[in-house]
Amino acid sequence: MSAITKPIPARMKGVNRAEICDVNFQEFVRDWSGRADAKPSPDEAILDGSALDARGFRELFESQLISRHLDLMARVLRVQNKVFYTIGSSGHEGNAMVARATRHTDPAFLHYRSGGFMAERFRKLPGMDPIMDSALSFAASKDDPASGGRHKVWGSKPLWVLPQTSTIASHLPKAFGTAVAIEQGRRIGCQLPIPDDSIAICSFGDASSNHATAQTAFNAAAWTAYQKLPAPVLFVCEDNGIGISVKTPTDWIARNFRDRADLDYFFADGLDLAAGYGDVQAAVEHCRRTRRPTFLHLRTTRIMGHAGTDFEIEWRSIEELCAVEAGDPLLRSAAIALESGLMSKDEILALYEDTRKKCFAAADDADRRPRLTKLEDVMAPLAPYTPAAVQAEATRAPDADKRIAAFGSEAKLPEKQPPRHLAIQINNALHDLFAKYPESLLFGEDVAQKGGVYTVTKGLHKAFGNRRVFNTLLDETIILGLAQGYANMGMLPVPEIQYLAYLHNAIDQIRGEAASLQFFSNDQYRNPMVVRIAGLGYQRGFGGHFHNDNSVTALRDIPGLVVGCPSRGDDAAMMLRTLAALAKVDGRVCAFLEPIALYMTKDLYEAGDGGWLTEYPLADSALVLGEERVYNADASDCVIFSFGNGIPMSLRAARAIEAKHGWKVRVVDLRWLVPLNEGAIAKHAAECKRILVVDEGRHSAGVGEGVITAITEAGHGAKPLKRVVGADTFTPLAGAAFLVIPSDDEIIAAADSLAR
Ligand SMILES: Cc1ncc(C[n+]2csc(CCOP(=O)(O)OP(=O)(O)O)c2C)c(N)n1
Ligand SMILES: [Mg+2]
Repeated sequence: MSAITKPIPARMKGVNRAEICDVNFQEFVRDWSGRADAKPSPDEAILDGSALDARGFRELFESQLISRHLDLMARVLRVQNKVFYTIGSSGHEGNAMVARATRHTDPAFLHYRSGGFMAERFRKLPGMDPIMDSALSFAASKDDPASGGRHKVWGSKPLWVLPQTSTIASHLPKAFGTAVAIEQGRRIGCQLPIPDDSIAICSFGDASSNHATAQTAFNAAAWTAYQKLPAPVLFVCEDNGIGISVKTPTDWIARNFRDRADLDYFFADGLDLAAGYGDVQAAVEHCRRTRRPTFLHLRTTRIMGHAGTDFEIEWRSIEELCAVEAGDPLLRSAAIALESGLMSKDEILALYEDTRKKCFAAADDADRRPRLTKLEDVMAPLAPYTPAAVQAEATRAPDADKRIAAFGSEAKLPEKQPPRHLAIQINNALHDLFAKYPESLLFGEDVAQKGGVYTVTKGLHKAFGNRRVFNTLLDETIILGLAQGYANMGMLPVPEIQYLAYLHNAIDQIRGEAASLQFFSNDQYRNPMVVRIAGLGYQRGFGGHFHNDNSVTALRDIPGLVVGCPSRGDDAAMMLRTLAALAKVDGRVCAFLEPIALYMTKDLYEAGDGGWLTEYPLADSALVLGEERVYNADASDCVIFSFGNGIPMSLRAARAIEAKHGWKVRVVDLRWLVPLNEGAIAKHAAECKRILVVDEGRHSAGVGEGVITAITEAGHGAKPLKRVVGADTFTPLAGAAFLVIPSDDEIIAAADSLAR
């Protein structure tokens, strides 16, 4: 119900609510007729009983005005195609208080309406200009210091504001992860890039607080605090009571969060700086001192609609709109400035106009700056790769004594053992990596004492302790959020996803978040990690879709991600070294897809032949990203391209094909699924007469399409070619599973058809 009972003047019924809010402010100041106190000194409370002093108020008010005028500027210049983003912060400017009460070294993950926060944080480092930096981002200028023109984001390297995506709530898990990492860094002796008593801040909207990704972060934070473990994260819910057009039920945020166990709730009035600041300070102080997850419920409002494209007048009553606009926090700030005697009407109006001028001047300047005009410039930060440095790092052996400590004795070093299967060699390689990188952490479901469901991580917990090898709560989103947090704090996370099928419910944390950070921060922020994912089909012991998921494409379409998939133990060890080096040197997000069915495979052609056991590669050996393994390199009658389970199958089939058709068959293990080494594929295709592609992924979305495209684009598409690939289906239980994925016999049959 509207609080307005007076008739609404015609001027207020206008369509352009930005203009109306603009005029409202000026009229409000001009028409103000209250009684002013004597001007306070800078250190005096701005109003009696306020925790905010006059100096602080003045700066916060200025930050609010900067934020507001950036919004107004964006609305004007969007229609002139000089600005490309109009989701604003109007009504939320009180979030500047959170920036004032925290430090510029407290990592911040911000809501798109945290413009006031941003403007205020700029004060923390001298010589920085929030208006120009923001204008460059609004204008998608190449000079934008946050993203280099890739998005309008709140971001700053020196100010520890990590740019966020538009996916609401997706930043909460990594904010939680960063908070945990701040504490864990100290516990494992890793030098943090920020002070030890830092806290992680993340802001988000009221509607977003309902999102599963937000809820899991609250839950994980509380789960952590419940165990008396530190998680100094400040969740700031900017509650404007609405999400685009859907109203949040009255008092829902307080109701939902006030009494949550182990999530300490504070309320602050973000519409009133004088009243709200003490409560904001209290929340920040509590979070920093107790290291407990803290929920700051910040009252805000939303004026000027969701974005420039949201014509609220079309779907809300004019009375309601006017009531919302009457609650504009800038009106309250102007009233405080006047009531306290700090500023005169003229001073406020002059500051208002001066800020407007600065914003438009900055926008003008930004419009003249270069934009991204070349694809290579757009993509430059996406997937940095410095091959020589990666190779040097990958082949740098761990300290000899540390290896001996990790493996137990010189005699137990893995290279001195007989050939072993994949699971053991991955386990050995992880021991080596953990000896090499004291900042590495291994975590996931059941990975610690049990050593994972396939014992791949067995012994690591004992060798490297609880602080570096630990079980998480059961939530893949949080596992990947933790990984980003540890990476943000300079550690090397090696999270495990228990099954590929369970990556999918959390994949946004890689696709939307981790893999996009370098891109949207213009390579200023990196979150290196090596995510181990057990997956793919062919298991005989443990059936059904969810333990045999073959949806590789979900990983293949993530820009910038590196995906390795070993088929044998020695390759796995060398690939892990390369992936860790890619993470360390170039900050890459890496996925290591481990074929479960090959973990324990020992034989190749017949029972007992030990043909799939391999020696452990020396600690100073590694692979080059993209480097394929070639079996029968001299063969040229036929080449089989494959990976993972397809390799031992193809090797067996190759024997049969040779016996049947007399062809010498080359088998190429791609090993790296993203990026595909198109050059190598083209070369082998060129050198061989016939081509088979064996892909355990799915018909419409696997790896084979990429291989065949590489072959065709290199001009070899006319050669006899057949693909053997999984069906477009989920995997059934028991023997029926083998109907949907390639088999040795199908490969042989494909060769037969090539022979015809
Ligand atoms: C995961 C996801 N779903 C939907 C959207 C589209 N969307 C953008 S903002 C928004 C409403 C958010 O409301 P709230 O969290 O209250 O923030 P406010 O805009 O009110 O500050 C929606 C649905 C999105 N960005 N991300
Ligand atoms: Mg909202």
